[in-house]
Amino acid sequence: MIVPMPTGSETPHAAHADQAMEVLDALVIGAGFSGLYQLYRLREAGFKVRLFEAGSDLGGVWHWNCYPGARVDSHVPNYEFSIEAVWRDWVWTERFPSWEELRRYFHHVDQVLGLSQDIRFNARVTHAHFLDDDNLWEVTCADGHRLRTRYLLPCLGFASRPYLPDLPGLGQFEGICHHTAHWPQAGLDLSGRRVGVIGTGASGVQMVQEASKVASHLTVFQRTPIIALPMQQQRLDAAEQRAMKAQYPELFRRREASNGGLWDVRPDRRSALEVSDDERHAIFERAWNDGGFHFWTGTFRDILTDARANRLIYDFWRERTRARVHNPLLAEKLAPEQPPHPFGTKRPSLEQWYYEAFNLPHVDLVDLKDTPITSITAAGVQTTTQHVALDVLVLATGFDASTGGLTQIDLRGTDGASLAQSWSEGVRTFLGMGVPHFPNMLMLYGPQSPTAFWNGPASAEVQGDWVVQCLVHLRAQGITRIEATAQAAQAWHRHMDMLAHSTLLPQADSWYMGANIPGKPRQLLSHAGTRVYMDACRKSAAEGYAGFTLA
Ligand code: NA7
Repeated sequence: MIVPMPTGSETPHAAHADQAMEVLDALVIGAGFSGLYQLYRLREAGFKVRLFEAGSDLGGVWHWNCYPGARVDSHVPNYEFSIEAVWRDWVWTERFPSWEELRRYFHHVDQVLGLSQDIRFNARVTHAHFLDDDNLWEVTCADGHRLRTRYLLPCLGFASRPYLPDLPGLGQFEGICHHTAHWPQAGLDLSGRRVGVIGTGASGVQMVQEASKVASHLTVFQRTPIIALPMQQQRLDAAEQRAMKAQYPELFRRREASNGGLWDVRPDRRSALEVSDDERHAIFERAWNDGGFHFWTGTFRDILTDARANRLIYDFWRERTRARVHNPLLAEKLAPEQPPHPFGTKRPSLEQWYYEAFNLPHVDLVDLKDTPITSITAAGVQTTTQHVALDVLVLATGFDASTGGLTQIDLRGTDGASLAQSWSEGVRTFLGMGVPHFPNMLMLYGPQSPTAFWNGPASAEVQGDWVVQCLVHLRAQGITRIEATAQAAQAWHRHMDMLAHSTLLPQADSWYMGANIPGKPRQLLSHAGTRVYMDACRKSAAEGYAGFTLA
């Protein structure tokens, strides 16, 4: 039995057709980092603002992704708000916190900032239509609740629409089947069960690690080997963290100024090709030991732009990784001699014992390139050569990333077309925030801003401050309408394309490129340069919001 993914609110309510329609200055959608920051700052600035959240609690991805082992891959104290009232009394237990700890953090944020009084939970926005004569959005939730708002601020994150592949027979499976992003909130015990995991992205890797400890048998269905990097997880000491707090303002300043939003991950300015073999090796080694994303973006400046530099780091990674897998055939499947794609052009997951898990006698790898899945049966997974009987099937198959959360809402602007229709040939935005024909809508952490290459809380604050300042400016000028121009969006598209082709990113069939979803236009969905991006945002603001029409 496949458990259907929610399309409406988690707890449906009766329709509210007769209620008096509330009119807000701003409606924020989504209670993750971006949405909460908008709510907090806009409220401080005196706007009448509310937040609608589809889930029953705060946290965004950390509400939905509660599968075993789900944890963030940006290390603290990067992965938190820089608001002193929030960080002053908060300490983490792990360098890369689990979803459980992140949820506790969000509750702490709520306690300090008092946010949930302005949040409507179980409120999934299904429609938002712009009323041209009034310069207002009319917004409808799945439960029928409606209101109007001057500004609409979708803060949906990049992973709010899970992707379920079209596997023949998926609905016939009689065991338990969940997508990782819709794991049961009450948990699911995998002990002693035959578990299958389809997908080896970040979610698959985390799931496999945990399932390998308790399942009676674990089968990992791999289509493309992931280039997973050592997390180098650490327990954190509360006293040490408190002692470090004096430096936090400076760390957060550096985070804000950094490319990518991690204050301590910076590549050497040199090319990997211009140093000696020994020096290169030492720099790779240091980054490997530092863990996390140090090994992805913290070695040399040309790892993601030069194929030869890229191959050098891949070979280092492969040598280290192969050494951890006992069976040489399996090692070749997991870390092949020929890179499946250039290193780092698909999101490199962080792992702790992923590769060692394959040394366990009850863990199997099925290579779907050699033996594809032909169907899902009532009892398991049928490939071209075998039937794997399962009690639990986990779909770690990713997301319609970046755009899916937005296009699943019936968003309609001034020309009657939905956002999904407007973007059917590809995304067009200005600065990843404004969309032509969709006035008074500014997206946070959306497509064509640095999103996937920007630490979430850093983006929530830096991009978020730009939006707040923009709305304050509009209010001060008595302006009630802002809309990205088609020319600015076209120029931004060319800029994005130029940036994409200055890197190796287009060479991978990744969700960065929209290439994981059949039929989705292929384009780089996240801007690959935070500093260049923020310079463009600041320039627009300094020129009176150039690229937008104000009225
Ligand atoms: P990802 O990174 O998109 O991974 C999805 C995985 O699912 C990936 O290994 C895919 O293989 C695999 N997949 C997708 N469709 C299929 C089908 N039809 N058959 C077999 N395998 C399939 O999603 P995650 O949830 O792991 O991570 C998303 C982000 O969330 C992550 O990067 C972090 O930023 C947090 P493929 O590689 O396409 O061959």
